[in-house]
Amino acid sequence: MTENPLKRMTDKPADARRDDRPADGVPRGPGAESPPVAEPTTPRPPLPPRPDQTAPETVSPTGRPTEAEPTARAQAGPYLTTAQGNRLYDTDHSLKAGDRGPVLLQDHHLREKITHFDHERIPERVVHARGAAAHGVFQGYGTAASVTRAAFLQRDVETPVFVRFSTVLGSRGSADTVRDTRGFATKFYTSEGTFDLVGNNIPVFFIQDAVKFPDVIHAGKPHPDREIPQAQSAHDTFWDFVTLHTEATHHTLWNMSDRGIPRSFRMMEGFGVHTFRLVTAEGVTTLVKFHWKPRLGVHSLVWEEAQLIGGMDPDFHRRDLADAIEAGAYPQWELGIQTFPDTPEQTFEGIDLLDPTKIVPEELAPVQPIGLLTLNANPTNFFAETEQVAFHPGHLVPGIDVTDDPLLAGRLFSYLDTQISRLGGPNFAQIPVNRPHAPVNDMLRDGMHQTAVHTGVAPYRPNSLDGGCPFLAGADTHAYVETPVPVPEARKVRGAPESFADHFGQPRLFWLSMSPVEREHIVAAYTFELGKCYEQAVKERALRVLANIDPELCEQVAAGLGLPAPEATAPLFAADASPALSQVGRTWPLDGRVIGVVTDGTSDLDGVRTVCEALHTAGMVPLVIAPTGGKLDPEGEPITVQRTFATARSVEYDAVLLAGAPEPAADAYGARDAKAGEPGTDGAVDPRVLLMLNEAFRHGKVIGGWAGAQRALQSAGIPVDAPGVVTADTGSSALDRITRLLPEHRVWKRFRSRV
Ligand code: HDD
Repeated sequence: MTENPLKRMTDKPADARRDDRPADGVPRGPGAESPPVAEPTTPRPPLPPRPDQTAPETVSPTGRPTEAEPTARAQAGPYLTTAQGNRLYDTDHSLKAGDRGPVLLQDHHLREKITHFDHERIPERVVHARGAAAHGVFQGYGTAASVTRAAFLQRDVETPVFVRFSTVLGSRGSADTVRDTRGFATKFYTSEGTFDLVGNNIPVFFIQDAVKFPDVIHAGKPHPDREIPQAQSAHDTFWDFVTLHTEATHHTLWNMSDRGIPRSFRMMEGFGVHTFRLVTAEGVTTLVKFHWKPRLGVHSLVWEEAQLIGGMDPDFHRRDLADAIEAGAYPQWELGIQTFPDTPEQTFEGIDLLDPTKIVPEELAPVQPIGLLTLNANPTNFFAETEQVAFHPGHLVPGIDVTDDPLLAGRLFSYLDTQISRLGGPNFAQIPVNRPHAPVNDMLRDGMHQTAVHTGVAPYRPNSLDGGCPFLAGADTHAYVETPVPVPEARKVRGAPESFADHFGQPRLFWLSMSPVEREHIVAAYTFELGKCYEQAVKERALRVLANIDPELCEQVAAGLGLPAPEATAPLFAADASPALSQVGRTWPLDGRVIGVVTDGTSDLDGVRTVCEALHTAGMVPLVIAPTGGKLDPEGEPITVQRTFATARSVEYDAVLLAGAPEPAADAYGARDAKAGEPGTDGAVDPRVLLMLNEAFRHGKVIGGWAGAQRALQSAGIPVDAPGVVTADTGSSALDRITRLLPEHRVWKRFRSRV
C-alpha cells in the first residue's frame, strides 16, 4: 500500500489502528505462545446512536429493548469459526479421502466458505457506482431557524453524518479522475429521523423530467454492443443524445468546464440542484436551493493531468480523501441556502424555480451559510458502509419539504425502488449505516433480510391487542406533516411549461462568466470529446448547439474539428456574467497542498530538512523524491525518500521544489547508472526529472529551486523568469516565494490565453 503522505501532518502514531496486533500480524488465541489478542480487527459501528436513541431491531412495537449488538454477531472471540460459531482447526485443506484422494461432499466448511464467497458481490449502483465516503458531523449555525423548524439546523445542534462522493457513469472499478459529474450525497442522522441531501457538484441537471433519466443514462453509459468506452462521455451515443435534446446543454457545458475534473473531493462545491421548501413551526414557507461551499476552495485538475492520473493512480480522489482524514486534515464545507419567496408562480427574477436546468446566480440571491460539515472518520469497512449506504431524496425531516419539480418527483420513486434490487429486499434500513439514529417503531414486517425480532401481535392500526401502540404523533411532537400548498387547477397533460423551453440562455451566462483560461479549457474539452466521435452528423449537430451559446466557442471548436462553424439558429441571449461561477481569481488556504521536493546525491540535505519541516508546520505535505528509494543521509539525521524518479510523476503534487546543492555541482540531477546509482558519463540531467519539470510547467504548477537548481530548469527549457518559476539562494527563501504563489492554486498566467 502506498504510504499516506499526509500522515505527518499530525502527531498521530503511524498506523495506530494496528498497534495492538502481534508483530507478525497473525492473531493468536489463548494457549498459543504469543499473548492473546481479543479481536483480529477493531470493528467500529457507524457513529453510534446517542444514548437516548436505539437501532430498529432493538425496538419492539411495545418498546422492549433486546441486547443485540451488531458487531458481536460477526467478529467476537479469538477463534476462527463457521458462520454458526463452530470453532475451526483448519481452513486451508478440503476434507479428502486421503492426501491424494477425492474431496468429500460432506465438507460443510468448504461448501459454506465457497458459497458465501460466490455471493459476496451485490449489483453495483446503476449510476454513481464508483464512490468513496466518510463519517463526520454537521453543526447548525441557527441562521436557518427563521425559515425552518428542522431540529438539526438549529443553533449548535450537532448531527452525525455520512457522506458519499461518486462519479456517475463509470463502473465500480473505474478511474476517479474521469470527466464526469460528481455525486455529493449526505445522510444526516437527525433526532427527528434521517435527512438525505442527494446532490451533485454541478448545480443543474441534464433533463427536466425524470421520465427521461433512463434515456440520458443509456446514452452516457458504454455502447451496448462492445461495452466501451468506460466512464466517459467522449462517445457518439452521449453526444447524439445531448445534442438532440438541448435541455442537456447547460449541464453538458459544466461537464466540459473544469468542474468536470475536480482536483479533490475536498475541493468541490455541492448542490441540492432542485428547489426545496423550508417550513417553520408556524407553517410559513420559503423556497430554497442548497449549496455546499468547500473551505479549501473549488479547484480542478487540468485535462492532461486527469488523464495521466487515471492510469497512474486510478484511486486518486479516494486516496486523497482517506489520507486527509487519517492525517487529521479534516475537510470542511459550509452548508448554505439561497432563499426565494414562496409565490404561486415559483419563479425568481424570471427564473423558473421548478426547472432543474437553471441556476439562480449568487449575485441575485446570495448563499447564506447555515451550518458546517466536518468529515472526521474514514469508514471501517468499505462494503458495509460505502457500498451499502442507501440514499433517498424522500428521506425528509419536519421543516424540509419538496416542490413540484418533475425531476424530483421521479427521484422520489426511483431511490427506494433501486435499493430493493441492489440491497436485496425492503429491509435495507436495518443495515447499520442506514439505521436512523432516531427511535424507529414502524409496522413494516418480515421480508428478505429481516433482522429485527419484532414482538407484539398487532402490527396494524387501530389495535387494542398491543395496547393501541404505537401512537401517532402530531406537529408539536415532531410528526412529519406535509405542507398544505395549493395545487393549481389543471388538466392532465404530458407536457412542460413554456418557461422550460429556453435551453441556451443560462449556458451563455456560464460561458460569459468564465475567465479566458477557463474558456480555453472548455474549448479543448469539447474538441477532445467531439473528436472522439465517429459520426459526422453528431459533430455537426453539436456545433449547431454551440453556435446558439456563443459564436467564438463554436468557431474555436469547429476549427479544432476541421469543420465549418455554423450560424446561430436563434438570437443570442443578452446574459450578464456571474463572477461567482468562475474558479479563477481568488485565493484559498494551503492546507493539504502537496509539494514535491526533488533531491539527488548532490543535494543540500540541511536545506531539504528545513523545507520539509516548514511545509509540515504550514499544514502542507512534502513528498521527498530521490533517484532511488531508502533514506537520504542514513548516517546523520535520515530523510525518508517517499518517491523515486521511477515512481514519481508531477501529477501527484501541486508544486515542485528542486533542492539545491551546498557546492555548485556540475552533475546535479544527472542521469545515474541504474545499477550503481553513480552519475552517468554524459552529465545530462536525468530525463525523468526533465519530464517532471516539463509536465509541472505545462500544468501551470509553481516550480521553485535553490542554489544550482537552474541547471535542471535550463535543461528542461524552462526560463527561470517565466511566471510562477522562482529560484533563490536557500531552501527557506525558495519555499517562502513559492508559498506566496500557491493560494491561487495554479499559475494561471502560464496558460496560453492568460487571465
Ligand atoms: Fe440520482 C444515485 C444524484 C437524478 C436515480 N443520484 C444517485 C447518487 C447521487 C445522485 C449523488 C449516488 C448516491 C450514493 O452515493 O449512493 N441524481 C442525483 C442528482 C440528480 C439525480 C443530483 C438530479 C438533480 N437520479 C436522478 C433521477 C433518477 C435518479 C432523475 C431517476 C429517475 N440516482 C438514481 C438511482 C440511484 C441514484 C438509480 C442509483 C443508486 C441509488 O440511486 O441508490 O436511484
